[in-house]
Amino acid sequence: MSIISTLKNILEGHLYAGSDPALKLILITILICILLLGSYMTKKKSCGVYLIDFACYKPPDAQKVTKQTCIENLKHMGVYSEEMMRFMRKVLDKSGIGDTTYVPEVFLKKDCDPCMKDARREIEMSVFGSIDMLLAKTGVRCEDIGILIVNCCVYNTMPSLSSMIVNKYKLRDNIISYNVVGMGCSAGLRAIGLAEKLLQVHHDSYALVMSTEGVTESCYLGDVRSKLLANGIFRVGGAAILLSNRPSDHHNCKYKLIHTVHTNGSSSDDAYKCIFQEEDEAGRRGIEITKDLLKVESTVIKSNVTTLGHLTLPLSEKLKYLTNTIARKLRPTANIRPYIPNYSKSVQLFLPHVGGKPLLDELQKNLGFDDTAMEAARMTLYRFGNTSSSSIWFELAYAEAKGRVGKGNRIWQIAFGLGFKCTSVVWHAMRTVGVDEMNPWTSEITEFPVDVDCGDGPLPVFFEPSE
Ligand SMILES: *[C@@H]1O[C@H](CO)[C@@H](O)[C@H](O)[C@H]1NC(C)=O
Ligand SMILES: *[C@@H]1O[C@H](CO)[C@@H](O)[C@H](O)[C@H]1NC(C)=O
Ligand SMILES: CC(=O)N[C@H]1CO[C@H](CO)[C@@H](O)[C@@H]1O
Ligand SMILES: CC(=O)N[C@H]1CO[C@H](CO)[C@@H](O)[C@@H]1O
Repeated sequence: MSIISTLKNILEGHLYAGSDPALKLILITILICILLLGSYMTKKKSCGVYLIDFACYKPPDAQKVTKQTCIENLKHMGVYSEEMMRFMRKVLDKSGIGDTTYVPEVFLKKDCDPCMKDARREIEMSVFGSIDMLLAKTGVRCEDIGILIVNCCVYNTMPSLSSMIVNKYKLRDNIISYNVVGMGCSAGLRAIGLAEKLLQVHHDSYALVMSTEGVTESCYLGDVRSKLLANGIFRVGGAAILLSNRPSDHHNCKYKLIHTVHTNGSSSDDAYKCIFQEEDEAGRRGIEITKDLLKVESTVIKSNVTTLGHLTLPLSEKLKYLTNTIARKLRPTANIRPYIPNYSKSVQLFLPHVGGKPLLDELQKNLGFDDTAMEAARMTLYRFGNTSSSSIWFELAYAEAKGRVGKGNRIWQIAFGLGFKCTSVVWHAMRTVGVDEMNPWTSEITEFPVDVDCGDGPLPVFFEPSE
């Protein structure tokens, strides 16, 4: 600003002095150029949102369980009938989950009776574990963090999780903090979208996004099948992500945010009710997952993906899609198959929320991705289970550990969950990402991919009505 005002003084001096008109013209042109450049630079500064780094929480080995132990622990609780146990086993066998996922400490005790203290302990471990690692990785100072967003669906307490973090790390007094609850697996990417909006108006800031889930409190102790599903596949996990819009971070970040697309399906009753927390007839609280889920999900995801396709697909793919659509309209009887645009032409990595195996199969079929593209999601489901909103970060860590992130690659994360909501985020890799000791996969990456055999047969045994 001071350069501009000095220049203005000189200019005005000349103008009033009534000097050479050619000189006046030159000076005015220079002034206009500087103003344009200035406004261009401030505009550019406020637009870029960079991801400096992220950290995924890997719980202690003592919390690792096999599917068998999982079933036995549930049996020990003594609240489920034999038939329910058989159902749980079937769900686990078909879920695509392996024998190395993590459950909260309290579930490993003999007489497990989870209380608030256990739920808090679970959350503190994953939240502080992720943030400690992120601070160590990035070297960012706590007092430089200006924005904090925490998302956790089930666990909600007072004071909020965001206060818990501010208190533990003594973050600054004027921090802008939000606590997102009850928004399911897509909330992590919603939080990224919210951080993006905030960073557009708060210049020169760091934003910390913490995505986690409380498993302890989502445990259902009744005998309604559609509520029991939740017990089977939720697992402990968390991820902390550091975003920045500081121009100096342009050179030391991993990714740049290029698109966020949010879709809200909650105005439809089916979508609103498809995952629902309520009490059963005996008054035991649980999360009901209805058979509408797969249908609702494909509708909402489809509309989100269509929007994203418009934003990212190359012209050639759009033209193919258009000609196919017209051909199908003109000759409805000819049974022409709908054209699935080749998304691999616009993104190199596809990282969908893990959900469960049936959901991943459905996505792969509808979007036409090959097995390599789906590998990160399937391996994350196998190794860590459904960790809700943090799962997409375990997938990105998988791709990094495999050396699959090259400079200039585009990465598509898509998460969906209750509400029903869906969010897509596209990142641009600013550099080729190398091996990193704090990546949760580093020590075991050579063992992957593994063959996940779930047997054939109908997929969702999930939604059979209870007898
Ligand atoms: C999709 O595009 C990618 C990259 O251009 C290419 O390698 C792949 O073979 C294409 N897939 C299909 C089914 O055409
Ligand atoms: C995955 O877990 C989250 C919560 O942890 C849950 O809301 C969601 O329904 C799960 N996904 C599936 C497919 O069950
Ligand atoms: C289509 C639509 O209404 N999208 C909105 C969904 O909600 C997010 C915020 O969570 C908005 O940013 C979207 O515009
Ligand atoms: C931000 C954005 O483009 N959101 C789109 C997501 O998909 C819905 C359809 O459900 C569009 O209406 C939104 O505009």
